This record gives sequence, C-alpha cells and structure tokens, in this order.
Amino acid sequence: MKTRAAVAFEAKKPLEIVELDLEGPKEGEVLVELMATGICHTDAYTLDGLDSEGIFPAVLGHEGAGIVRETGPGVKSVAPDDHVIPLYTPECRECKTCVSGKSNLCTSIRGTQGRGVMPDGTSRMRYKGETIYHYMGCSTFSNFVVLPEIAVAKIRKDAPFDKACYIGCGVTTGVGAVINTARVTPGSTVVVFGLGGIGLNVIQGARMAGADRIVGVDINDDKAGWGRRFGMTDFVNPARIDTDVVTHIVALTDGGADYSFDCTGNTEVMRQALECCHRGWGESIIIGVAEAGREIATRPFQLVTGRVWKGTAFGGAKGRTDVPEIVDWYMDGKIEIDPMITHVLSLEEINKGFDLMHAGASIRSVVVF
Ligand code: NAD
Ligand code: AHE
Ligand code: ZN
Repeated sequence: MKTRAAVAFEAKKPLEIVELDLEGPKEGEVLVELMATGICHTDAYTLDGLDSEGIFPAVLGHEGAGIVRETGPGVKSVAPDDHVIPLYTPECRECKTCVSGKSNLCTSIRGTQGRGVMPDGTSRMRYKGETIYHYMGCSTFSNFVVLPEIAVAKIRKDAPFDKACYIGCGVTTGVGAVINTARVTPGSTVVVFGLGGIGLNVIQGARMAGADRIVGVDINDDKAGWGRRFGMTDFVNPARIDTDVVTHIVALTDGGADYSFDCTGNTEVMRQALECCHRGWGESIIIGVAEAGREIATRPFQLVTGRVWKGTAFGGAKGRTDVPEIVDWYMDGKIEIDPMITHVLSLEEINKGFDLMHAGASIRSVVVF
C-alpha cells in the first residue's frame, strides 16, 4: 500500500513529505493508521545529526496514537479497530529484563530497532525502490506504519488521539520519571532543569507525588509561567543570578534537592543537577539525551557523600501495562495534557514544529494526519 510520510533524507535538512510504499504486516506485526503524532526533542536531536544511532533516510517520530487496521499471522493481543499508542520501549513479557520485573528496558527487539529495521532485519518502507529506515521502532511521522505487536499499547477508544499521542513519550517520560524512577515522596523538594515538553511533565508528576517545593530552572524566562501553571513553586534563570546555579539552589532549598531531574540533554546541566542535590541522600535523575561524544563528569566526592546519579528511559514505564493506565489518569483529570499542546499542525507543516521547538516558542507541537 501507499502512505504519506515526512522523510528525513539527510541529517540537518528539512523533512520532505512524500508517498512511500509500505509492505503489510508479517508474523507478529500490525498495521496502524496514525491519527496524530507529537514532535519530541529527541526527533530534533536525531535530525540534527547528534544521535550516534541516527540512520538516514528514515521516517522519524515516536510519539503517536492511532488505530489498528490489519494484523499479521499470530497476532493475539490486538485486533483491527483497536486504538493504540506505539511503544519505542516495547514490552514482550518474555525477555530477561521483562521477566526480572526490575526494569522497563525490554531487550527483545532493541538490536533491530537501533538499526532502523523490523525484528526480521528488513524495512517495510520504500521510496522509488530505495529502503527507508524505521526510527526507534515507531516512525510516527507516517500516516500508516507497521509495528511489532509487542510495541503497541491498547488504549480506551474515547481518548482523543491528538492528546493521547503525547503519552507515547513526553507525558509518560516526565510523570514516570517521578513516580517509577525517583519515587518522589510527599513533602520532598524537587528541582527540574529544562521546562520543555518533558520538564513540565516532571513538574506535574512532582505535584501529583505531593512534593512541597518544586524549583524550575530554565534559561528561557518565558518558561516561568508554564512551570507555575503545573505546580512549580520557584523559578531560577541561571543567567539572572549572581552566584553559580548550584550554590544558588543549595541556598534556596536549605541544603539541596531531595530529587533533581535533567530535562535538557546538556551534560554541564546534568552535573549541576547532581551537585544541587542534598548531601547524604539527594538523587539526580538524567532524562535528557546528550549528543554523540558527550560525557558526564563530577567529583567522586559528590557520590561518596551520598548523592545518587540515575537515568531513566520512557519514565521507567512498562508500555503495554502502564500506558493504558496513564491514558486513564488523563481521562479522569488526574494529569493535564491539553494546555501543553501549544501547536496543532498538518503533516505538510511538520518542519514548522521543529522551528518552534528550536525557537523555544512551543511546548508540544502535534501533527494531525
Ligand atoms: P524541549 O526543547 O521542549 O525543552 C528543553 C528545555 O530545556 C527548554 O525549555 C530549554 O530552554 C531548556 N534548556 C536548554 N538549555 C538549558 C540550560 N543550559 N539550562 C536550563 N534549561 C535549559 O525538549 P523536550 O522535548 O522537553 O526534551 C528534553 C530532553 O529530554 C531532550 O534531551 C530529549 O531528547 C530528552 N528525552 C528523553 C527521554 C527519555 O526517555 N530519557 C524521553 C523524551 C525526551
Ligand atoms: N540513540 C541514542 C539514545 C537515545 C535515547 O537514550 N533514547 C531514549 C528515549 S528518548 C525519547 O524521546 C531511550 O529510550 N533510551 C533507551 C534505549 O534503549 O534507547 C544513543 O545515544 O545512541
Ligand atoms: Zn521522545
């Protein structure tokens, strides 16, 4: 069949809207019609050539929602007409990691995902006879996609696609980092670096977890109002203070954060996030994705004196199990999504979504097919 898609033919070039040839689902795979997709900073990072796993030409996008249109042989857990969210972190429930119950990082198809192909080692997408690669096992910048059955979460049918798509990455990553990874306790002091599409969800997760103090840090003053809207109690713009940001936050929080989160992907900021944690127990969670070649550093003394450095992918959420519940939280009004979707675009306008992100003018842009 044919599908309309935004293709990244090369790094650092705008996406091109073209018609692709899409092969149907094979054993254990499903064909999904995407109804909406968000644009996450990770898509921009790959398009900008900063991803050590970046492959071109590819269909980027990993934050979608849609409807199952066809199932391949052997598919049992979903059927045509089911509403689903594609999962870049699948849940096979059989691999060592899934069975361990200790982590959401299902390993069953991670190897082929990183090489831009389906689990059988081939791509389902072609343009003028040339292979177009999949991305993060999702490729949600295409109207139709083929996905492994283990990489879709079945969700309730009354959830609107143009909001539910954000649960495919940003919402789950931010809220999940607080609840699953850090396990923030009531009364805590939380510091969030980077108040974008992820950081604001960390803030709303911290509010849900009962944090008393939520400090937001961003170099863009326009993010102060956004942070307050979701529960931030204090705002710091590092460019507008007299001391370094660590000294400032430690003073502001009576000795440091119980929990801090990096939502920038900047390795210097990751260090600040660790070092603003309270001596003896503060935990810092890295969410941001750093560009290829970057490394983190700190004095080991920071850890010797009790600070903990951790990371999280997809908020520690087990996709097929946890995502439907997060959709329920949204539908029940326990978490907010609507105000964070600042721009709704057509597929033809998708490059505008990247421009808005780079200009700091959007929280989330969503493409509706
Ligand atoms: P975004 O562009 O919406 O937000 C980033 C924010 O960081 C902006 O508000 C920006 O002003 C701020 N910022 C930039 N430099 C800063 C600095 N030096 N100090 C303080 N603030 C600074 O991006 P996003 O979609 O929210 O994504 C944030 C990061 O999280 C990216 O690195 C993305 O790749 C990563 N991410 C990781 C996961 C995961 O599973 N670990 C999931 C989604 C996104
Ligand atoms: N390809 C990069 C790693 C990128 C990365 O860390 N991705 C996150 C999700 S970001 C979503 O917006 C993730 O899930 N990581 C775990 C995994 O298995 O990829 C690189 O550095 O090579
Ligand atoms: Zn993402």
